[in-house]
Amino acid sequence: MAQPTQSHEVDTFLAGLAQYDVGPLWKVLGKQLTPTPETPVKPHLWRWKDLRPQLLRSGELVSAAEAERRVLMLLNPGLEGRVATTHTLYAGIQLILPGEVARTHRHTPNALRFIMEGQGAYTVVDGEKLPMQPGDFVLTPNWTWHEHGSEGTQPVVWLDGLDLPLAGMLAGTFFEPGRTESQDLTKPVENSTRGYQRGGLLPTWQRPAGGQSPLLKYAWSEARPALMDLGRDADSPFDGAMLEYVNPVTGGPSLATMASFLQRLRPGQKTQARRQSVSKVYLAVEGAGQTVVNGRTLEWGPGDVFAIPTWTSHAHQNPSASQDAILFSFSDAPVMQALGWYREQEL
Ligand code: GTQ
Repeated sequence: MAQPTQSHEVDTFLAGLAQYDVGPLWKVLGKQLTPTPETPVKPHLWRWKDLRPQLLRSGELVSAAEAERRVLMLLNPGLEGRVATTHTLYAGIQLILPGEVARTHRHTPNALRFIMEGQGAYTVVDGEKLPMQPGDFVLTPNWTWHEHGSEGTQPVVWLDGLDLPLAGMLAGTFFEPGRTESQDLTKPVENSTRGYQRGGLLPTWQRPAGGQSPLLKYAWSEARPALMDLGRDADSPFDGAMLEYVNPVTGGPSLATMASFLQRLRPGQKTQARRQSVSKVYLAVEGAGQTVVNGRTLEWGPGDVFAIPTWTSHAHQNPSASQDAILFSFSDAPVMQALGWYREQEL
């Protein structure tokens, strides 16, 4: 772009503009209209071996009642001072101890959970109790009441994913505390799981209003076999075998703002690099491997979480000769797709 003439007159003019709350576009055009997405978000990996002791220590020092939610937030080093794992997504690791209740509340930001460790915990979503086992995937969509509790004997830990940074950016956040600690259980336990987790068979007597997924828990006992049963012909060159947790009524993403996936990398599998105009958070569930992000290698094993910024090249590999690797991930793809801003590029 041609540079406008520099002169004392121009400088004086520019300096005087601020008092009218205006500014010259021509000084910032290139920064605003970047050829491709730019973000301060950094690729980053949080190690389970570092997080777990800190989380258990937080359990000794702070009760769930005091904290409301006892969570260690995964803060992207490129977004200092912000509660954000990528520019749109938030992830945290939540701990609930035997006998505790994390009191009921609701908010417009959508939340998802992937259970990492421990037996005996549950979430109640709009009056439906959902017992949670490791590997289960649980939703608390926009404005649904939710509380967590544990009737077990061990600490229970899960990954939380929320669209908090996006909601903050769009000033769409509403929050309401429950009037009581716990909700009344107004529905049978696991009502939605029993009604909606049978592929292709939907209840005739009810259809959800509001477009939100009626299925609130996707059990590991169903998800893992579904993934492992996929033949090689199902493999994508970029992701290996990959399933999406969908809204069973629409076939679309399980939450309005976030899409969630389970993927399998076979022993020795190496995927092709690609970039997409979405940001993502991954949790390594089984096995160990590497993800090469913009030339940098992130080494992961079970419980490790990593973030991939938007429009950043990434490829996965499972170097094991015998063991599969399983990754859970979520992204802001539904937002980018809804707005017509989704793009991808093979590299
Ligand atoms: O469990 O309701 O990590 O409200 C952040 C905000 C979890 C939750 C988080 C929340 C929750």
